Amino acid sequence: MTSPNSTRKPLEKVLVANRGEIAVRIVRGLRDAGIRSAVIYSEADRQGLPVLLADEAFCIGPAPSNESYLRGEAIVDLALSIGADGVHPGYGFLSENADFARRCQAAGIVFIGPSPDAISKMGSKVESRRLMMDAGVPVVPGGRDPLPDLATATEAAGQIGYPVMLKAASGGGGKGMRLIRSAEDFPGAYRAARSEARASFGDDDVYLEKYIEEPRHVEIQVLGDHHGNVVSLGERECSLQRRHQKVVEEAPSPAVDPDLRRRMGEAAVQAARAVGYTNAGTVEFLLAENGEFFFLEVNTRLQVEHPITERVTGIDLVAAQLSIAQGEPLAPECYGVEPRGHAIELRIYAEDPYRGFVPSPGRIEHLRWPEGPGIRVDTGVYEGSEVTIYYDPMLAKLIISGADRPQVLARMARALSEIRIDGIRTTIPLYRALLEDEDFLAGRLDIGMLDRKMDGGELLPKERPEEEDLSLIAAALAHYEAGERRSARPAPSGGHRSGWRQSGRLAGVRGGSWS
Ligand code: MV4
Repeated sequence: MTSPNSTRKPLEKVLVANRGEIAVRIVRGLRDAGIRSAVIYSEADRQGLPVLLADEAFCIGPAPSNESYLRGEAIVDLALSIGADGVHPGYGFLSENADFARRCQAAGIVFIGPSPDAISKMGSKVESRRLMMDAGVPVVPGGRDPLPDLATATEAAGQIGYPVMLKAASGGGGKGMRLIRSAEDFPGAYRAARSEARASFGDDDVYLEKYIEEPRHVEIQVLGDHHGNVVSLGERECSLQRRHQKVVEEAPSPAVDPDLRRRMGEAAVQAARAVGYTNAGTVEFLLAENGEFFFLEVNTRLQVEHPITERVTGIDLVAAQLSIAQGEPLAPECYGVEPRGHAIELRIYAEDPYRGFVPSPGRIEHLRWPEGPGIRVDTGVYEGSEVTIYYDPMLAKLIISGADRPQVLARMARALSEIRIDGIRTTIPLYRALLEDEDFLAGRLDIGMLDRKMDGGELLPKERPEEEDLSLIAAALAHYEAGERRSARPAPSGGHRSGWRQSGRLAGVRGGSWS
């Protein structure tokens, strides 16, 4: 099989076109592989961890993404000028931008991801759906083509049978979607979906699917090399989402047995083959209550939740991406992979779960990550970091692994008892609450569960407990005192108060004592 990277060519220097925890993860992977790393950073990220850890760092512009991390042309020019032979886009930003991948290719730089053609095919939801239907991959029952007018659409909806879902042809991630439960609601929904699609994507094509009630979101990690090999590395369960934002993921899925895993894996490999997929990718499925599964879309990037697959397969996905990009065939350990043990990822966001998850920017006054058996923390921040409003509010991923789900849940409780983040609000209270939720503990999840429980006030009290308010006040006071000490006199030698001791004092505050 011939594709641009089927001849082996080692990478010497890779430019990481991203920020935060994923830039750190990729820089580490590059170091492990003996490849030099360079990162771009915006003026707001000058003090970030990627800048500290990479071999080289280059300021690409001011804080707003479209003046920095989204400047595709400037990033390719930079790569050329610093002698980088590869670009890793991470997730978000330019990672699923076919034009950017094409621009890299045209400049003779390896884009560490699939081909521009695969990216653009998977970017169109109708086109990917059509390709999957033709390849024999199960898709949600529904139409094959965009619906040109109301009459055609109404007729199609009647044939599929209510409830139905209207989706934007150029959509994804939930935008421009409309659920219609009965024929009388259809005309209004059709017009609304079209105008929303036009406003969001500059394309008002919409198509129809049967609505699947309370499914799970289960996705399959795949790898494809430049020699025609494609493998499945098993599934991730991603049903715990809040308004289309993933919150908790786990592998393996509590709902997937070996037979279903084999069938979903085969479907995912078929899907990847249908587009000549190379590098790491994820095939998303809806898994219905009755065990039927349906193709949803392909994410043509390394995903946020990739570490849980790393934990249960033992495969380093960034190492695999680099090896594939250098024209190497998939390593023998990528074949016939069965998950071993269990892993859960908690996304820690700088958001206030007691106030509708509003972003909570500010300075991280005290920070203590959990450690010990089965714990991995991927983050781009450290104590003293300033969390801004410019980017995604995810601070860190806490990845917990163990022999089985009960052990991972016990370790999750332990990790959450050790963790300490003061100065900003985070979603950690939600994770503590999940450990008391019977459905979560039993692995009974579906895509609507978190929103239902949050709206019903079932998981968190509507009001923040008083002790959590005290801890924020205490952090502010400690910061103020530290500033006083700094300006008054140098810290006495040997009398330095570590963040750990500070947080020990604050732990007392949480218990209600000011001593
Ligand atoms: C669906 C669906 C139910 N039935 N399609 C949401 C994001 C987009 N990629 C597809 N989505 C859905 N499509 C049919 N026919 C339910 C969702 C959905 C969802 C899917 C995955 C993860 C979370 C979700 C939350 C709400 C709705």
